[in-house]
Amino acid sequence: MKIDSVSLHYLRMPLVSPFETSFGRSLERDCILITVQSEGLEGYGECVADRDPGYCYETVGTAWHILKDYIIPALLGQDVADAADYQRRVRRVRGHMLAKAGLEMAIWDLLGKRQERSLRDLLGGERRRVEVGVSVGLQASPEVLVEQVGRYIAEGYRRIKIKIKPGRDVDDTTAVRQAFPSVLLQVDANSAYSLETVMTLRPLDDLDLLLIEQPLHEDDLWEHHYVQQQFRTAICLDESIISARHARAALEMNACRIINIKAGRVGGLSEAVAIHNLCRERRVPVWCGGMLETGVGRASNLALASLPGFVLPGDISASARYYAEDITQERFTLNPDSTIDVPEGPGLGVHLDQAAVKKFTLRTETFK
Ligand code: OSB
Ligand code: MG
Repeated sequence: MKIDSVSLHYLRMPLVSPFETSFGRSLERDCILITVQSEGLEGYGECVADRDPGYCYETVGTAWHILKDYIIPALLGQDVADAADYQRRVRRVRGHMLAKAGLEMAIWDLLGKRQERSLRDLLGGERRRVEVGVSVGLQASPEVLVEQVGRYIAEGYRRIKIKIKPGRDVDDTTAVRQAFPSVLLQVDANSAYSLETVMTLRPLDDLDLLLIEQPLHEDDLWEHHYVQQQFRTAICLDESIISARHARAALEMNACRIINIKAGRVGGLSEAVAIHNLCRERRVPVWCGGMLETGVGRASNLALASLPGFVLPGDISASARYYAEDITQERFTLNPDSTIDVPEGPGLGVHLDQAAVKKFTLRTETFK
């Protein structure tokens, strides 16, 4: 596939409600929409870097720089065969996984459009719909949290994840568990604890949680091994797993029993599939994480989560949980059984709503 041109669009979209985690609170979500022109076709990618380096070190600004000055120049005018070929061409860029993954997504979309095959088929996905849950941000109080969770359960979500941070952990989680004794429940700390403070979470071990996500430092594997030894509940790693190599190390040192897979965090869908394959061989459950994606990234997550090893519900909620207006013509809705349909069309299977893209774009740059 000859790469004729690439455009970057800096998007800022209002969220339907503020999203607060241990690293900050957002009322809007920034990202980069990447469009790639190749031999008369257009591929879409979403780079999930945010405005601030709260989740990881990358931001829209760093990703724009890496894409513009390194990744795009390595591709323009070149004949890129597939995702593996793309990864070889950008191998000399160290790190910057979110930047690399955004462009890889557009390569997959082009590949699917050329071959008239869905991304699900290209990746080896098997399901037509995937089980999903909802990630609930920190709320004003445990009472407000219980009300919010109740609304999501009434909408049909059967798996709830709540964000925690020091001082807003055991009481919040206990309140939700008491109000909803049988709901599938898990918590996410986004690296807010240290080995010194993590034992304050000990009471969570009696709340029948599916997992405790990323309690310690975003670059740590080994200290999570001590935490997993102290808890009956499975530790799940998100931030710390940036490659299949890290996943293998984490499993070999018993740093976790479950892995959250996000294509963005690991440099692309191809590495995400590699982690899935590794975990499946070892019978380690995985699930698909989310980064508040637009319809473009959401379509990609649904295709990934259709692979057989994704045995736990993903953080892939309906479009309406995030955005009143999205940039794709397609909107994703929740089925009554807490699933979302995987797109069937070629590539990602979504189409941009150009008026919405224009409305949310702060800046565009095209490279030929
Ligand atoms: O840690 O899983 C996370 C959103 C932004 C950054 C990090 C995370 C999240 C979420 C939201 O939990 C998941 C979603 O997209 O619904
Ligand atoms: Mg997480």
